[in-house]
Amino acid sequence: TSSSVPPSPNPSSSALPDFNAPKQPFVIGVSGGTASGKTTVCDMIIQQLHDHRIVLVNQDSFYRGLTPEESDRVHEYNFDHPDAFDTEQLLHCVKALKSGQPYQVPIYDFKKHRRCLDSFRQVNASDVIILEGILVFHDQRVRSLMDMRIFVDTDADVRLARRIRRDTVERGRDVNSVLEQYAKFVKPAFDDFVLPSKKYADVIIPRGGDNHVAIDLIVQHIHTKLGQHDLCKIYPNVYVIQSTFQI
Ligand code: UZR
Ligand code: MG
Repeated sequence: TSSSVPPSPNPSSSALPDFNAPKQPFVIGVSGGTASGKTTVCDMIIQQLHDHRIVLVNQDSFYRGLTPEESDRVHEYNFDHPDAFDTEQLLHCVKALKSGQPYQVPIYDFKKHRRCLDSFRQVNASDVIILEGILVFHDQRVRSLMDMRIFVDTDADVRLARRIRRDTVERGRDVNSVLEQYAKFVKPAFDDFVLPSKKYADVIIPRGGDNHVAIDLIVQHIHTKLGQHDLCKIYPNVYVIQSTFQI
């Protein structure tokens, strides 16, 4: 009927995006169980996005240092529980980087289970920020800062085999203590906290770093997202011309 006249769009309306505004970095979260291939997936994404500024922030950097009492009983400490991380600081870090500010990321010593008090890693503003860790999808506030969430899904036996190799070869641990810790803390925390957070993923990658097709698709998507913004900056009038037509 004649009474249903659609409201005419106003080209100067604030509903139009400001293409000249500084662009926000694209934030990717990469989660998955221990030794699932998270770091490998991140490295492959970084390699393929070499024409963009990209930084990797690892949740491990935000482990709380252990108190002397906790250090004395380190075998009873649960490094796989969400409380082992300083999530408030991680939140600060991602917010700062997202708003284009640099951040001094703490350095965690896996052997002493302590933070290095006198050194930091300076992370600068970038086009893409990758946030990697077993529990990066656990906290809703951290999760909501991500534009894309990837879960690396690798079989538990493959992960345990890799974990044993990594902890014995790289961290000087003996097989028995690795298996004990796995049964006591790593596996239960995976079941209680990591696996339930898989539902927040946009993309689930089976077989981790071996899955080249999945990584290619992800990289294509990021290229498209970053490219779209660049195009709008080159042709800022494109959107305005369109809305003029509608009037
Ligand atoms: P990824 N971790 C240590 O072994 N020692 C520490 O001081 C701090 C953490 C382990 C942690 C977790 N658990 O399973 C793993 N334990 O690092 C997470 N036990 O790292 O995502 O790379 O597997
Ligand atoms: Mg890793």
